[in-house]
Amino acid sequence: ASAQIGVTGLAVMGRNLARNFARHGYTVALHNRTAAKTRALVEEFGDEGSFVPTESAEEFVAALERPRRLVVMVKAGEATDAVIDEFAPLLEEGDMIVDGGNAHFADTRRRERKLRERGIHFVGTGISGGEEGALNGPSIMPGGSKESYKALGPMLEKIAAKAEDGAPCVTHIGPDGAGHFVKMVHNGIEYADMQLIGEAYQLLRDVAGYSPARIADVFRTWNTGRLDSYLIEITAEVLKHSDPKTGKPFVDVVADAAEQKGTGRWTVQIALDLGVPVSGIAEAVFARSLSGHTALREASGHLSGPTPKPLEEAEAARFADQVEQALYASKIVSYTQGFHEIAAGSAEYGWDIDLGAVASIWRAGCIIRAAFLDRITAAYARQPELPSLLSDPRFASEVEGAQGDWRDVIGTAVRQGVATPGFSTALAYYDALRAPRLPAALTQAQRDYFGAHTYQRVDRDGTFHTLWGGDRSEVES
Ligand code: NBP
Repeated sequence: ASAQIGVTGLAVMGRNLARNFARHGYTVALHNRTAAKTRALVEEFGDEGSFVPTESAEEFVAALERPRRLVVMVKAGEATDAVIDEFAPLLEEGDMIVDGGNAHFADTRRRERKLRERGIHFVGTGISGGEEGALNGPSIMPGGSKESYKALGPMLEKIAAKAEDGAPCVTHIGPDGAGHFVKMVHNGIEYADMQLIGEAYQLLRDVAGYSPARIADVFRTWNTGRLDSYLIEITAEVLKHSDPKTGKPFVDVVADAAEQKGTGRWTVQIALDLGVPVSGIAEAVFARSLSGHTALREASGHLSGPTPKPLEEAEAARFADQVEQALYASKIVSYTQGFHEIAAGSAEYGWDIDLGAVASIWRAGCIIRAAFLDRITAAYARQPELPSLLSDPRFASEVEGAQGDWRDVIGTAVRQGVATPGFSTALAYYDALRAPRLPAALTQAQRDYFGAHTYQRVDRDGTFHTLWGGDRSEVES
C-alpha cells in the first residue's frame, strides 16, 4: 500500500480531483468502473504526479495506506450505492469513504448510519467549482465525523481553493449529512443569484434599451464594486461573446429554456419541509421551469400587456444604476433566506453549523464566490446568534440605502411588463418581515370560520374559537 488517497469515478470531476491531489504531492490510487478511463488519465497526465492505476476493487483498496481514504466521484444516486456496496466489504474499521458527488443529504444520512455500524466513516462532501474548481481548487464542504476530518482535513485544505487572505475554502461542516445539505443550499442560492442577474439583464435590455455588449460593460463595472463575483464576471463574458456562425450576440442564439439538475428543487422541497420561506430560490426554480414550458408559452403569445419602451440615453444610465441597487438588495434577501435554511437544517438535525464559517469557505472556488461573502462572515463574527442576515445593522442599512431604487425598478418593470419574480419576491419578503401586522390574522380567522382551527388573541393568552354557525360568541378551548 502506497497511496495516501484513492479516487474512484474518473469522469470530469473525479479525474480533475485526482490530478489536484497528485499535484499537491499525494500518491493517488485510481479506479473507474470502465478501466479505459483510468488508463487514459495516466497516459495524459501521469507526469503531473504519483498515480497508482488499478483495475479491480480489491487492487484499489490494497493500494491505499491505512486508514484508507477512498473518494467516490460517481453519478449521484444509485451509482453511489453500487460503489459503496462494492467497496465497503473490503474496508476495515477506521477507513473512510468520501462521497464527493451531489448526493441528497437524506441519502448521505442513511449511508453514514449504515457504515458507522461497521466502523467505517462515511464523509458526505459537497464540492463546488465544476471541473475547473476540482482541478485548481474547489470549495469543499465535508460532513461526517470529527475524527474523519482529522485524517482528511489537512489533505482537503491543501487541494481547496484559497481565499484572498490565504485561508483554505474548506471546513468541517458538521456530522453525517451536514456537508451535502450545505452544498444543496449553496446551489439553491446559486439559482437565485443567476435568476436575479437574468432579471437585471432583461431590464437593461428592454427598459434601458442596451445591447448585450453594452450590458456586458455595465456588468464589468458592477464587478469592480460590491457585486464583485464570479457569476457577474462570467455574465459579462457571455454577453460580450458573439456567435461565430451568425455574428449575432451569443445570448440571442441560445434557446431560452433553462434546465436544472435538481439541487435547486431539493433546496425548495426541504425548505417547505422545514417551514423556511426561501421565496427567492423558489422563484428561481419556478422561473427555469416556466421557461421550459414551450407549448404553454406559445399558447400565451396573444395575451395583452405593455410592450417595454426603451428609455432615453440619460434616463437609461440612471436606470442602470438603479438596477444595480435592486440587484444588490435582492441578493441580500436571497442569502438571508439561504442562511435561514441552513440554520433551520442545523437545528433540526443537530449539526451545530457555524454559519460564518460557511460564508467564509464560499469566498473562493465555488460558483457563488463573491466579495460579498466576507460581509456575511463579518456579520456572524459580530453576532454569532444573528437571527437573520437582515438583523445585522450593516446589511439593514445597505438595504435601506438601496430600497428607493429597488422599489422604483420593480414599479417600472411592472408598468413596462417585464417579469421580475426574483426582485419582486425579495422585496415582498422584506416588506412582510418589517410589517407591524400581516394579513395572517385574517387567514387565521378564515381558518377558524370554515374549519374550527382556532386562533390566538393579541390581548390574552389561550386558544379560542368563535361559534361562527351559532351566536358568534367566543369560546376558549
Ligand atoms: P458523472 O456524474 O457523469 O458520472 C460519471 C461517473 O460515474 C463515471 O466514472 C462512471 O463510470 C461512474 N458510474 C456510473 Br454513471 N454508474 C456507475 C456504477 N453503477 N458503478 C460505478 N461507477 C459508475 O460524472 P461527473 O460529472 O464527473 O460528476 C461526478 C459527481 O460530482 C456527480 O455526483 C456530480 O453530481 C458531482 N458534481 C459535478 C460537478 C460538475 O460540474 N460536473 C460539480 C460538482 C459536483 P464509467 O466511466 O464506467 O461510466
